[in-house]
Amino acid sequence: MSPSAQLRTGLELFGHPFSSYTQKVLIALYANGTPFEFRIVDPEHPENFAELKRHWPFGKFPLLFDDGEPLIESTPIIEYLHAHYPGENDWIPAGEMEQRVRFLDRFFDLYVMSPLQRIVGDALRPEGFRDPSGVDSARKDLRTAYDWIEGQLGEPWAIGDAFTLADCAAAPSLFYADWVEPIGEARPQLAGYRARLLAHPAVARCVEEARPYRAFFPLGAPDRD
Ligand SMILES: N[C@@H](CCC(=O)N[C@@H](CS)C(=O)NCC(=O)O)C(=O)O
Repeated sequence: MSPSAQLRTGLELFGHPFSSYTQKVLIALYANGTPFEFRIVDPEHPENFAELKRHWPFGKFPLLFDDGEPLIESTPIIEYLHAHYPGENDWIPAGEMEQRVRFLDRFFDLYVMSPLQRIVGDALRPEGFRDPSGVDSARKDLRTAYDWIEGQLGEPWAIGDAFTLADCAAAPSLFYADWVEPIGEARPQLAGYRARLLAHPAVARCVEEARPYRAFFPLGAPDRD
């Protein structure tokens, strides 16, 4: 047991409302009505960042504590919630769809969220330290991802009727990716899926809670969504 474990009870999520990976976990918590306390990682709360870094020196969020025990990385966090805090939504349905859910979760993290982070990260660099060819290549990866997933998606959710881990990953990644590289009308299935995700109550709540931070989006947030 870690030193702080005896002092704390229940679930505590460290993250930021505007962070896509924080939203991925928030969607799972909100959709199942799982009670937790939110600990914002921002300049006004340096103690939260210090605590995060004590447990995960990379300083990346989200990080979930359960009775003081840390869980790291969005997918293992949702796997943990699935195992220990079951609810209305079955995040990783057992049986033939399990592999598909796990694969789509990897797809949205690695092939949508990662190029998106490369593009946004580049925009945060000072002039003279940017990498336009890296950004071009990330945009190309996003278009490849969009084209590949078009025709692969279930309805209404990624694998069909069940709202799963794959949708928790898809919602924030597609939400922001469309801002930097529009999905467009040529991919109607993907555009429709993104619209259904944004209408899901747990996703809509995350979008609203993140709205006050849109001015910080380095590429400029579009006047929609
Ligand atoms: N693979 C990690 C990614 C976490 C991640 O990249 N988080 C971003 C916020 S969306 C972050 O912590 N950025 C701050 C930083 O890199 O310093 C996960 O699934 O949780």
